[in-house]
Amino acid sequence: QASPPEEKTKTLEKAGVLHRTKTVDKGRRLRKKHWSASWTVLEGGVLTFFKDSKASAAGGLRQPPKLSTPEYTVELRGASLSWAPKDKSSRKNVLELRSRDGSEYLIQHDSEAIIGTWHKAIGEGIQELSAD
Ligand code: I3P
Repeated sequence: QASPPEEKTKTLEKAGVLHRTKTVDKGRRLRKKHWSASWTVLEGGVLTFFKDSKASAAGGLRQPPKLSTPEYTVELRGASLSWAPKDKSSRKNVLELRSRDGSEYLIQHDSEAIIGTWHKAIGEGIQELSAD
């Protein structure tokens, strides 16, 4: 039996450890960047950053941490994603995600291949939702 259409978007699309920092909170630029490595989940049109965890950074994909409380959840509907301009960070491979409610996040991974898969997955998530 085919599952109802809404089930499709609830499927886990991607999970892993990324470096991220929030830079703007609903239009208000935050003074300091606090980069942290956190378990990140893309599911059902929502990107969730879990709390910073040494265990999540060390364990990577093989050993997901006991999931703590989400720290930030970003609705991909109406969001936009681009490579961050150089003046936003000294780090390499940095993506900038802007949510519909005017918050901004930087997302980074040292591996170009890994950040590339997130770029694709988040970008496709945004596309799918804007097509509705
Ligand atoms: C910041 C910290 C950040 C850095 C930021 C620094 O200093 O080193 O990692 O961002 O650069 O100000 P502090 O720890 O004292 O807050 P990047 O790693 O993304 O470059 P910025 O001032 O250019 O934002």
